[in-house]
Amino acid sequence: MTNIFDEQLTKTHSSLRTIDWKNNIVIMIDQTKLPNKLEYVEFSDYHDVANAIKNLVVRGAPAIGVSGAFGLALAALQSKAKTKEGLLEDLGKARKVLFETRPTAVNLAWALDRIMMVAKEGKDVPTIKESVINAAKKMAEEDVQTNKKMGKHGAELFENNDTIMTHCNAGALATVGYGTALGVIRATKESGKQIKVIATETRPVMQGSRLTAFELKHDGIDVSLIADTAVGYVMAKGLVTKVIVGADRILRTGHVYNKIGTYQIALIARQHKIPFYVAAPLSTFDLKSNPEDVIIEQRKASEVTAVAGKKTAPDDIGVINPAFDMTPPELVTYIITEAGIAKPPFVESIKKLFE
Ligand code: RUB
Repeated sequence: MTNIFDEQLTKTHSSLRTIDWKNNIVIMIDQTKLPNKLEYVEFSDYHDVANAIKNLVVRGAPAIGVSGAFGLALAALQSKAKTKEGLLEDLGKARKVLFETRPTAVNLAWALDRIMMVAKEGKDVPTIKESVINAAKKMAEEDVQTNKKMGKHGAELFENNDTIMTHCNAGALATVGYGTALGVIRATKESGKQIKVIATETRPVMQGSRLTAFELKHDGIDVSLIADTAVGYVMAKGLVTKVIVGADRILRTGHVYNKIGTYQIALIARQHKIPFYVAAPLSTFDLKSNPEDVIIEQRKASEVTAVAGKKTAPDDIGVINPAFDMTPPELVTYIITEAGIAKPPFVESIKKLFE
C-alpha cells in the first residue's frame, strides 16, 4: 500500500472522485484522514481493499459496492490459475473475504454477485480477467450516471430557499462520485434554486462533520454543522424545511436501513411535519429479506469511548455501538431512485420501480 497526494485527480471531476482504477491499481481517497488531509491510497492486493472497507477508508453503500467489484478485479489479476475452474475458485475465495467486511449495506453483495456472474460467463482465463476488470470499471462509471439521474428526479421535490437537513454522508464520498442524497442537493443547486444545508455531525465516527461538511464546502454549497443532539431544536425552531438521507438497504416494504441516528431524525421530522426523503440507487434495494433477516453491524467500543483518538469515557465501560438503524416506512415520505420516485404505499411503488 502506498500513499500519494494527487490533487489533480480531484480537480478533474466537478465533485470528488472517491474510487478509481488506473493501470491495474485501485486508487481511493483515504476517508479516515478527511478533512485534515486529502490523501489517496493505492492497492494492488484485494486483501488491502477488504481491510480498507472494514476500516472505513472507503465507506458508504455504493462506494463499498464498487470497491468490492474492484477488489475482485484485483483478485483476478492476482490469480495464478491456469484454468477457468481454478480462476473461479480464486475469485470465490476473494468474494468471501470481501463480502465479510461489512454486513448491512446490500450494495456490496449486489456488486460482488454481478462480477461473479460476468466471470462465470467467460470462456477462458485471459477473457475472464479482462471481462471482470471491464465490468468493475463499467460499474464505477454507471454509479456516477445513476446518481445524476437520481439528482434530476429528486431536485423536483425541492424549492427555492429550502433548508435541507442531511445525516451521515451520502455524497460523492459514499459513491464513486456526485452522491445520492448530496447528489440530489447538488442537482437542486445546479437547477438554479437557492438552498442551504444543515448537516449533523453523525457520531460516533463523524461522517457528517468530517465528510459531508468537507464535501459541500469543496463544492461551494452553504452548509451549517449541528451536533446530533440539536436536531430537535433546529426542527422545532422551523430552521429545516426538508430532510434527505441515503440508505444502506431498503426492503420491498420500504423499511430503510441507514446510519445510526436516522430513525430518530425521521421521528422528529414527523412530529414537525417536515418531509423525510431517502435517496438511493436500485442496487440498495433488497427485495428478498424481511426486517428480522437484516444484520445490523456492531462496531468496536473505542468509536464511542473516544473522540478523534482521545478518550472521553471511563475504562472498561460497557458500550452498545450499532452502525445502522431501521426507519419504518410510515416515517418515510418518498424514496428517490434513478428509476423515479417511490411514494406510499411502498410495497406497490417499489415493485413498479423494478418492472
Ligand atoms: C454510510 C451511510 C450512508 C449510506 C449512503 O455508513 O449510512 O448514509 O451508505 O448510501 P458508513 P447512499 O459510513 O458506516 O458506511 O449513498 O446509497 O445513499
